[in-house]
Amino acid sequence: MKIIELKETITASNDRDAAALREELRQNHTLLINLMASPGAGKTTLLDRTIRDLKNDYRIGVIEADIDSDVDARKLEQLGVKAVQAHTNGMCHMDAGMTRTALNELGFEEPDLIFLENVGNLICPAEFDTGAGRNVMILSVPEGDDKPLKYPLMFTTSDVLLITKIDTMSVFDFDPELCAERARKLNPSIRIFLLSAKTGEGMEAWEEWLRGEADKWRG
Ligand SMILES: Nc1nc2c(ncn2[C@@H]2O[C@H](COP(=O)(O)OP(=O)(O)OP(=O)(O)O)[C@@H](O)[C@H]2O)c(=O)[nH]1
Ligand SMILES: [Mg+2]
Repeated sequence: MKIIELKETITASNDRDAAALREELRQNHTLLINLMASPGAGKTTLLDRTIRDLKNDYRIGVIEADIDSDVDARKLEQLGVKAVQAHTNGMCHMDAGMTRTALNELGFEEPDLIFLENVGNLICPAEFDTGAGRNVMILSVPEGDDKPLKYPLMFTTSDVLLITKIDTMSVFDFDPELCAERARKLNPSIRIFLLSAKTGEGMEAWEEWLRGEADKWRG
C-alpha cells in the first residue's frame, strides 16, 4: 500500500478542476464517492462493511485521506481492494487537485467504484468540490440531531445523509425525524438512510442505492 504526501493545489479555480475531473471519471465509467463526516463518526467502519458486501460485484478502490497515519488504508486493504493513504500535510480537506493526485496513484482506469474517505470534520470538506460523482455524509447518533443547524453547508452539498450508529439510539436523545426534517429544509432532495455498520441494520437500503448509482456510471 502506498502513502502519498499531498500539497494543496494552487489553481485558479478548484470548481473548474473538479468539473474536469468529474467529466473524466464519467467518461471512464468510474463512480467516485466522496465520504464526509466528523472524526470517529464511523466512515471506515461503514466502508469496511459496504466493501465486504459489494466487492464481488464491483472493482473497488479506496483513497483514505488523513493528516497522519495509515491505519484506515491498511484496514481496508485487508479486504483485498486497492487502497492508497493520502496525507494532507495538515490540511483539513481534499480538493480536486489533491484527489486527482491520489487517483493517479491508485490508477483509476480499472475500478468501477472508488471511495474517498475525506478528512474527518463537518466544515472544510464541504467547501471544496473534489470532483466526486456523489457526495455522501455520515451523521452518527451520538453527535446529535442538531448538526444540520450548526453545519448547514455539509448537508446542502451532500446527495446522501447516512444516519449511523442507530444501535446506540436508546442511550442518546436523537430524534431521527427531526434531524431528517432539518436536513431536508436545507436540501430537499437529500436521500436519507438510517443504519448501523455494527449490527448491519439498514445497510441493505444504502447498498441498494449505491449499486444503482454505480450501475448508472458503469453504463
Ligand atoms: N455502536 C456503533 N459503533 C460504531 C458504528 N460505526 C462505527 N462505530 C464505532 O465508532 C468508532 C469510530 O469508527 P471509525 O469507523 O474509525 O470512524 P471514522 O469516521 O473512520 O474515524 P476517523 O477516520 O478517525 O475520522 C469505532 O469504535 C467504531 O467501532 C455503528 O454503527 N455503531
Ligand atoms: Mg476513518
